[in-house]
Amino acid sequence: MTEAQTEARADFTEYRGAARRLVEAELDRVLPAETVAPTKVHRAIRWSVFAGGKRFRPVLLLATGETFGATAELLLSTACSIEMIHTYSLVHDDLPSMDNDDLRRGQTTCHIRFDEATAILAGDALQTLAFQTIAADEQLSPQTRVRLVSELARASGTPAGMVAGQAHDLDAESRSVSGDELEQIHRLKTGALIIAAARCGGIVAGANNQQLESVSEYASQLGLLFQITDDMLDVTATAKDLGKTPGKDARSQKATYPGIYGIDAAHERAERTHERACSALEQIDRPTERLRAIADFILERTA
Ligand code: GRG
Repeated sequence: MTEAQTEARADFTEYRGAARRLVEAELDRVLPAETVAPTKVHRAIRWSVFAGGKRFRPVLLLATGETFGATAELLLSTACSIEMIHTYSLVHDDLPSMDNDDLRRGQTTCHIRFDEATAILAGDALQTLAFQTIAADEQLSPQTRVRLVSELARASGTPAGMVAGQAHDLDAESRSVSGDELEQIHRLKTGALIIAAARCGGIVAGANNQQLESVSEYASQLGLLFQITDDMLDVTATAKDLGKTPGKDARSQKATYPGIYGIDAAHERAERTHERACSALEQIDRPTERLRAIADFILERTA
């Protein structure tokens, strides 16, 4: 590794830590207090949001928005909104009727710690709070708020977002899935929200359509990279590293990159996807070192 790369990496580690602290303090401010009725739902929301988590999507949103000149302050409520939607999806994904998991972010899943009905409500509430948070942000023009709400709704819902991806994924369980179908599932289930995170950062900062196209291409590759490394970690990492149950994909006969291509080819695919993400950054007429550091981080992540 060159000296410049080592420096960029140390800089990103510091940036990521600061961005996470900022997002967590703002989430604490905007989420209903545990003492406010209905207290059980609010405790469940806070249990799930503050259990941990890498805060990858809000960090990506902040870094993209800052690349195009916005301040963290201007980007913060949108960054929190994306984390709320992501956390809602994890709470619902863990439910018995979906992935039926008992460990998430290193602690007991929401429906086990509380109960199933409360977990469903906590997820529902996180989703609506996400949109409410953007709608109420008076730093942003009404047009920008509508644009952000529309981006996030599209990426979270169906037919082009996370709900569609989850539905295809459930449908594909226990049957053989081609590499192309696997990629399409992940583009919707994981990729759409990651693309939305980057685009929303750009939108808040006033990036033009051409810049947003390049941001989308970068984030689309980043989303795939995230999923390939997620699948590889499911095979190679421990529950302690992951904060969730490893080996579940194989046990539930889920289609995964190592499952379809083998671990070495999956690794090569991750390298190629990382290169494509970095190539997309070359089209952006801004200093993109931080976005590059995010791609490096995803390629090398261990959790
Ligand atoms: C229930 C509508 C609905 C959708 C669920 C996100 C999702 C769709 C399912 C999660 C299942 C899963 C493990 C997907 C792989 C990629 C992924 C989204 C991992 C979790 O995201 P991280 O690693 O989690 O960013 P943290 O806890 O760090 O925030």
